Amino acid sequence: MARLAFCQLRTLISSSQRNAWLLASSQRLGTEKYPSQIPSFGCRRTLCISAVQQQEVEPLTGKEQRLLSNIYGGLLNGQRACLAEAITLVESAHPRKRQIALILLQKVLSHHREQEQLNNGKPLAFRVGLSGPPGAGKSTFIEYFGKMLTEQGHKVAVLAVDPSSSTSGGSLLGDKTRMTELSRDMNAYIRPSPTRGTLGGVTRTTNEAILLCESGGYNIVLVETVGVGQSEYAVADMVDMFVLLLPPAGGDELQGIKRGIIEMADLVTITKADGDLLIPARKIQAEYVSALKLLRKRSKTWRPQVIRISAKTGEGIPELWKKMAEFQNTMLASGELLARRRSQQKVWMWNLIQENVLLHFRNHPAVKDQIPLLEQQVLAGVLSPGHAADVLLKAFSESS
Ligand SMILES: Nc1nc2c(ncn2[C@@H]2O[C@H](COP(=O)(O)OP(=O)(O)OP(=O)(O)O)[C@@H](O)[C@H]2O)c(=O)[nH]1
Ligand SMILES: [Mg+2]
Repeated sequence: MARLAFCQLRTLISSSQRNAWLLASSQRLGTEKYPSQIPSFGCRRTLCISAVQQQEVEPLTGKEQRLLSNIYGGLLNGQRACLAEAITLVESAHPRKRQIALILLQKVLSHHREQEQLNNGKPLAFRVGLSGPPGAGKSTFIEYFGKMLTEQGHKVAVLAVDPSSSTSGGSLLGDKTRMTELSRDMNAYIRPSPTRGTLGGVTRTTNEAILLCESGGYNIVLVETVGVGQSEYAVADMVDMFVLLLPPAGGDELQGIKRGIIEMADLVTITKADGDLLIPARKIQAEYVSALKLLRKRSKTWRPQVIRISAKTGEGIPELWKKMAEFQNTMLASGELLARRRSQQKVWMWNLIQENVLLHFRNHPAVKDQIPLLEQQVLAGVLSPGHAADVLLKAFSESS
């Protein structure tokens, strides 16, 4: 185990090497603000690491530098095409593009921090997660809500987290066809979910896309996710406020909604409260009001509420926005909003480490070829999962 810990440490150090390379690259780009962004690993080690890295990584070519400054300049000027290009860059799995994306993100973070300081330490944007079962009315609501916000002078970005798209082959979310008006609105930006990748990969790029949208001047970022798998937990960990949207379905249909996710909700919204669905919507609202009383509270100052809306008639949507603003003010005043953001940074860091360590492990020559056979033996009941894990971990630690 000690050796395993040592190997994991080596993986971590390789990420510090990446930072050192970023430092060297940023200095070449003349962006002297980087050093303060990058954790200090001690002068000697940094020098040694950057020497190693400089041998391994090609410096930015003139073309790459021009590309980077065009994207960055355009992004800060609010050009949607540059925002789209920046998000495509951070979503890229290509190692070289990923390196350029990291430099861009460092520049964006540095700019972000300056802007927040100018704003008396207050966040530049309000991040809202919207989750609910398939067909709950999320996209229809975002179309109405987004339009209402842009008419009030806000700039709205809509991002989707949809890990299911990697298996179903098409994006369920961020479906522009249901957001026809909003996608034509110059003060709105809609980004469908990347169609490839694991939940870890998709959430990493969504976190980065949030930052990019905020640098492009979007002051409200809506992150939509369908309530399947673990995606709603991932979204709850990247937003200021987490809103659960539930359709006025019968009690049985809502049985599948996990208790844990209701506990995460800062607001429960019953959708489609119109026509024949108004009475069931009222009933579900009352049920959730009682249910919330029994659940664990997520905040010291905010009590989650249950409200009814209709994206068809627009009823309840201005009130919903009022509640959201009330939440933001309460949580800012109590310091909880900034505390939530800080702890999310830590979760984000550990998610990245987890993803990278696992990837490194799975692709390690000492274990890669053994995995299929051991998995088969575990499936056949010949080998216990614990034993198989031990074999792989031992092979990994002995060869590292
Ligand atoms: N009556 C009524 N129907 C609605 C309302 N909002 C959405 N719908 C209908 O509900 C269905 C699903 O709506 P979507 O907005 O696509 O739901 P979604 O949650 O985005 O669905 P997925 O992205 O597939 O998970 C559509 O047929 C909508 O027309 C509403 O306020 N009232
Ligand atoms: Mg949808």
